[in-house]
Amino acid sequence: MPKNPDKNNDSSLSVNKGVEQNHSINPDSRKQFSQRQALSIDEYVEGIKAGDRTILSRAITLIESSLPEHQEQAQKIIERCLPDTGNAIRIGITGVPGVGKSTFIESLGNHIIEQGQKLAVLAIDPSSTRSKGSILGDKTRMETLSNSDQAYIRPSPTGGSLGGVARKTREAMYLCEAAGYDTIFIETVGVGQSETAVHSMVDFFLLLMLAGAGDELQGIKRGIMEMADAIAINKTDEAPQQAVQQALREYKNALHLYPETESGWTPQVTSCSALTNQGIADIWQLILDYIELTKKNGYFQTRRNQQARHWMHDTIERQLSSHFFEHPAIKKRQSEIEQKVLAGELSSFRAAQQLLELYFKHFR
Ligand SMILES: Nc1nc2c(ncn2[C@@H]2O[C@H](COP(=O)(O)OP(=O)(O)OP(=O)(O)O)[C@@H](O)[C@H]2O)c(=O)[nH]1
Ligand SMILES: [Mg+2]
Repeated sequence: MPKNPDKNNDSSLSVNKGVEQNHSINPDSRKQFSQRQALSIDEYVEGIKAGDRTILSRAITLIESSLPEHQEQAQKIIERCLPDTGNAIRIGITGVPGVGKSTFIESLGNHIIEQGQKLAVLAIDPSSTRSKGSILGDKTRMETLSNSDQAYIRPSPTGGSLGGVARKTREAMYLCEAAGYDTIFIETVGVGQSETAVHSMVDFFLLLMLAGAGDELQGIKRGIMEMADAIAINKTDEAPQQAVQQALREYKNALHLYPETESGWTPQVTSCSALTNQGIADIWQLILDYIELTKKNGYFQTRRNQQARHWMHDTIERQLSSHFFEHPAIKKRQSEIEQKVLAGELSSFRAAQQLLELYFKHFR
């Protein structure tokens, strides 16, 4: 009989030391459960800076929430994270639905993470046309990235105005930067206004196109081509070589017609296959060349400053406008004055003046 120094061995009440049992609650689920409880601002900020993806995602959910208390918390978190932002390369990727943006991001993304970088992929898509299938499709199109610790993929916030969605994406980008992601991709469908919003938050803007379809056919407006720092003709693996060559020539000619860029960079036209990875490494090199050039000539910072100013003005305009339309004095008179405009009794300009006058009276 083993000796138990703590007990009287002769006693029938002697109890052997038991084997320590596993905790009945899985520590992982305990962690998840406790994380679902409210976090303090400090916990959010520390978690984000430590690269905790669950906390990052929860903070982005606060950004996307329309509840005022969530917005309040989100703004505090962003402010605290701001000193750790700005060091990433921000790249916007646009093109018509189906051109291969997500596949391209998977391909270029893998090329980047192989070099040890950390990549965050965000999206701006204010349209409700994007089906659940397309979002699920992204999971398979970005399979390697979705499973990589070096990549963080966040689907587009849904609902709300373009301005609202764009702001949320930009703020999510800041948090990703604070979490240590050094390259940010922002995907947007190139058919509406959203590319202007993306252009105003990225360092480099890439437009994906297809060979053999005119740009009118592809629904790409001239203005979007003008914003592009590079155009890449995708799906070269299935397009006839001759069509690719012709598209390269046409887009180069089209870009030549635009005035010289402020950046000192000549927008490039190239081709690739997101499926076979052909040309992908060259596109990354091209982006690095652009960053190097613009950092050297100062344009990189100039563009970021312009963007910061733009977003400040944008925020003021949006908040003033919603304050105006929510004001009780305006709410009371708006429809009556609108009716007069519709009846031709009052010009739009005079009507606006009257409402503004009414509004400003409250602040004098
Ligand atoms: N052959 C070929 N197919 C490609 C290539 N790139 C993408 N595809 C295919 O094109 C289809 C659309 O690709 P996506 O990457 O989802 O396109 P997208 O532009 O992200 O589409 P949306 O997000 O819906 O706007 C998929 O079936 C891809 O497999 C390519 O380089 N070659
Ligand atoms: Mg996509």
